[in-house]
Amino acid sequence: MNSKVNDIKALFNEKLSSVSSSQQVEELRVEFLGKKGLVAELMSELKNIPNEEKKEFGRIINVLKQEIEQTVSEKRTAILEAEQQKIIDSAEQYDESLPYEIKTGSYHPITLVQRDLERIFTSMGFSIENYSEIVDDYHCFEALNIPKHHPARDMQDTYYLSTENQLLKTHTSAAQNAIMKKYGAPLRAIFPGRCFRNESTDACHENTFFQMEGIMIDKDISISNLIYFMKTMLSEVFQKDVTVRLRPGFFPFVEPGFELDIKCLNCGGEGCPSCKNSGWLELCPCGMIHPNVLSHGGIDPEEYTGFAFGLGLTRLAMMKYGVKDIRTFNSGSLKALSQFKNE
Ligand code: FA5
Repeated sequence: MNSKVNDIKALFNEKLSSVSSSQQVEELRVEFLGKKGLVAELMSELKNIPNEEKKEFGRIINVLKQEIEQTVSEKRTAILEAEQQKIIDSAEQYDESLPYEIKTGSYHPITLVQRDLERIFTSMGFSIENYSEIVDDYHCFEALNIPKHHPARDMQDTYYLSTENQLLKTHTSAAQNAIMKKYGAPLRAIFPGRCFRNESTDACHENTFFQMEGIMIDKDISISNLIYFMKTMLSEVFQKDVTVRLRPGFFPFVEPGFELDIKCLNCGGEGCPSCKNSGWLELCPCGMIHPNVLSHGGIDPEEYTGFAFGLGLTRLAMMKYGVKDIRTFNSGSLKALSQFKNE
């Protein structure tokens, strides 16, 4: 029995020395440790030896089995490591001296018009203010002369948060009160921001869109100041003649109030889905700030007057870039959005 164990050991060591792949390691394992392998064969011979020797030979066979198992496992690990290293070595090496092309992204078209407007208004002495997207009922409505149950609220249904009194702002006007309180008068500020309305979407309406609010408050500010700033802004943005019309408009926070419409640049005024077939697009409602709103903001309406406007930034981007459907902007379509190059 002893000599058979030694023969198996010698045979195993001889075969082991010529093994060079994980496939061969597995074949070696099966040959010696498999169900019908040499060690199992040796085990089956135990029944033929005298009982008093069985225990000792059983132990010797187990030791042999463990030695072979451990050697096979070590060989397998060594070969796998060598095989992986070979794959790594043969892989294409990174060569940092090779020429390469960097593909840069581009700004979203709304960011482009927003920056353009910020440039125009800061050059006229306006500061740029940032304001939260989550506001409370007071700032979005009450401070703007829209008390609870006022019908004007119907035009601006929005998304209410479960936290009491909190909602997603429906218009950038929601920042007016805080900014008036922060700076007092005189004041010139613009505040762009994302707005939300619970309404169905079409080619010129989104439930999430951008506006840019502007306010100017000082002594003796009049409608002629308002018209001057609106005209300057539009001629700078479009860099060409655009036809606009000013008509009366009702907003509880201005008196008098106006709607400033632009003749649709997508159809030249003939009517198309972008302008709901009217030929005109509501772009920038505006007006003289209501005395109640000034008072809510801590500014004395006897001493100061001011104008405010709420420019539809997303619609402005539509007109500027000839985008026919407002929903393109929130579509996330790289094919569409990558056409707008940084200026
Ligand atoms: C307002 O939001 C007022 N806060 C504007 C204002 C400010 C008036 C200061 C007077 C003084 P209105 O709901 O009309 O008004 O919206 C203003 C502009 O935002 C619209 O002319 C339009 O260009 C844009 N707008 C409104 N709703 C949508 C919408 N669902 N999708 C895309 N743009 C919209």
